[in-house]
Amino acid sequence: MKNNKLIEQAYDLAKEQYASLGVDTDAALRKMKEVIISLQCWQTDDVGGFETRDAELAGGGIQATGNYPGKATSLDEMRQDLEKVMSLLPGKQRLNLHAIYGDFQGKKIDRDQIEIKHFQSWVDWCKIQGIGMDFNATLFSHPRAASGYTLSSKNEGDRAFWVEHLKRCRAISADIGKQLGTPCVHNTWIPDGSKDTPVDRNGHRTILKQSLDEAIAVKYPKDHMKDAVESKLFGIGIESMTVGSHEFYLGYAIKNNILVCLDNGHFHPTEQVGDKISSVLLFLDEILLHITRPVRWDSDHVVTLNEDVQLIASEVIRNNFLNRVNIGLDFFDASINRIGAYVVGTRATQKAFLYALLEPIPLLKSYEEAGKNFERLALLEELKTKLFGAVWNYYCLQEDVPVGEDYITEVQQYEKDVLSKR
Ligand code: RNT
Ligand code: ZN
Repeated sequence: MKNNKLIEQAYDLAKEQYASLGVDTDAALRKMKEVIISLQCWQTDDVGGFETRDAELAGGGIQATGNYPGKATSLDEMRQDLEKVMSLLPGKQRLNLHAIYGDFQGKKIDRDQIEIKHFQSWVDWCKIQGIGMDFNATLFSHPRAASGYTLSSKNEGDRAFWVEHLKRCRAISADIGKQLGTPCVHNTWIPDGSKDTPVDRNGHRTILKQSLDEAIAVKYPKDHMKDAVESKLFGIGIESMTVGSHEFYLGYAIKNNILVCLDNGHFHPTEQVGDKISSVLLFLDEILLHITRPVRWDSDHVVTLNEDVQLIASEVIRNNFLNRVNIGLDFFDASINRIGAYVVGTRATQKAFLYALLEPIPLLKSYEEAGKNFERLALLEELKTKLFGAVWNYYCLQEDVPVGEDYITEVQQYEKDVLSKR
């Protein structure tokens, strides 16, 4: 057990240290209430889902690596895991659900047949948890995705099937948002692309545009659901062309006034998503973030507190964009304890936002505007070794969740009591 008195004393010191730079740590902690992170349900079971299938399906764009024991194999196990995760996190979260996680009751419900009733038990669970919910059409891991094309398919049967799936997912999202009283962000990502150099790039992109136009033709109130579209640079097996590129979706989102989803694993390794936020928000009302850790490629490692994530958080805070940025996580590591993966990755993201809220923004800006670039650099560097950890620990104490590394033993205990018995 941590010594609460020491945590409070350390916080008092930190508070003084930050105050000397004009930063109010209490105000920063209050602001953390607005940093609501949407938890990707798919880390519980390596993006498997609960569909009833005739056979195990291969292919279709998503791959989790690792075989650590204890993954969730049912809705109940998944909910139990998510409840454990949330009990170890400060602040409030949301649930981010994929369409393959419906409550199908053992029936074979294909993706062009799903309805709100298959997700009602999730909505009810969210009500009990007091959290909002986001939703995703699942356009991979399905025989109709096996060709490598879904919404941009030249096979009219396949294309129409996926348009129907997307329409239904949007309707489900609007119902979810209406029931929960907080808009449901619906994200569309497709795995479409070509392994080898294609000739007809334009053909597939034209079809994708047409499919999206059909799928989003029905409009829903913004306080029920919001549409987002997610681009990607490349994937395994689609190295030569991704139909849904960044240019495609940025253009589509601007033209249709919907959200673009920026996943920081979906760009060239030296590109920074943090740098993109101030550009896209000049032309879009809102965006969705998929925060992840790409190691050499879109590997979806657990988020850590690194410079890329820090720049994303700092750009949101420096520009007061919290109410225009929907924050989601997108990692799925099957090689470590999955509950631990969530806690480490979500806490790392939360730390990045708290760190950003503790930046002396007016002082840094005044240096910059006066051309004092040495001073700006020095202060940014010094901030890295301020008593940030003391503020973070105090935040966890205030929120009544394990402080510092104390959550490690809790995750170990859960593994012993629950995960190891699956
Ligand atoms: C895939 C995209 C997409 C998925 C989830 C499961 O590269 O990042 O967001 O990870 O929809
Ligand atoms: Zn993503």
